[in-house]
Amino acid sequence: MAPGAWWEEPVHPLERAWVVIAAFIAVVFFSAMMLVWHALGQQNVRGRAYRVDPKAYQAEVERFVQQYRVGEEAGQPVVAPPPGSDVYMLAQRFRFYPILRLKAGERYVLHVASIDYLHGFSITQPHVWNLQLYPGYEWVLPFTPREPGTYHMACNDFCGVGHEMMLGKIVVER
Ligand SMILES: [Cu+2]
Repeated sequence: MAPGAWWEEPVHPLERAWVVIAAFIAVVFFSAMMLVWHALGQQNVRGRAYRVDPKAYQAEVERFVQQYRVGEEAGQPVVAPPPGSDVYMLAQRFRFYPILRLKAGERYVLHVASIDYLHGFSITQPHVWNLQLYPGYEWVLPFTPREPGTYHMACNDFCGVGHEMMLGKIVVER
């Protein structure tokens, strides 16, 4: 062995063992992420996106609001659609419209779309969603709210001077 050249010393068996164990753990967790968490994790979007004409979508949301409107809050209509129905939310600079009032334990199908620019739709309750709302596309997301509460979604894609004010609300009642 060349004197002083540490890189020519043989690797210690324990170090070799730890490299193998660490590599094994990395492969196991990587596979788990890809397969197990994909199947069981709540981080995945379970829904589809369809092309939609923004004007047509806006008209559909307006019909929905008129049909199930139960009140108003800070200038925003509060809408309580029947359990099992399709519910609509519209994103535009700088608001989410309308406020939804839903029943816990009932299944709904949420439609959400932007009618002007790119917005984000980020919320962790009553369901984990972190979506990009690309104008011209409508997300269709079946879900069942479980926990009663008042939940807020934020736009997390910068969309202009009022971006930080762009918040929306879903109320889940027992
Ligand atoms: Cu926005």
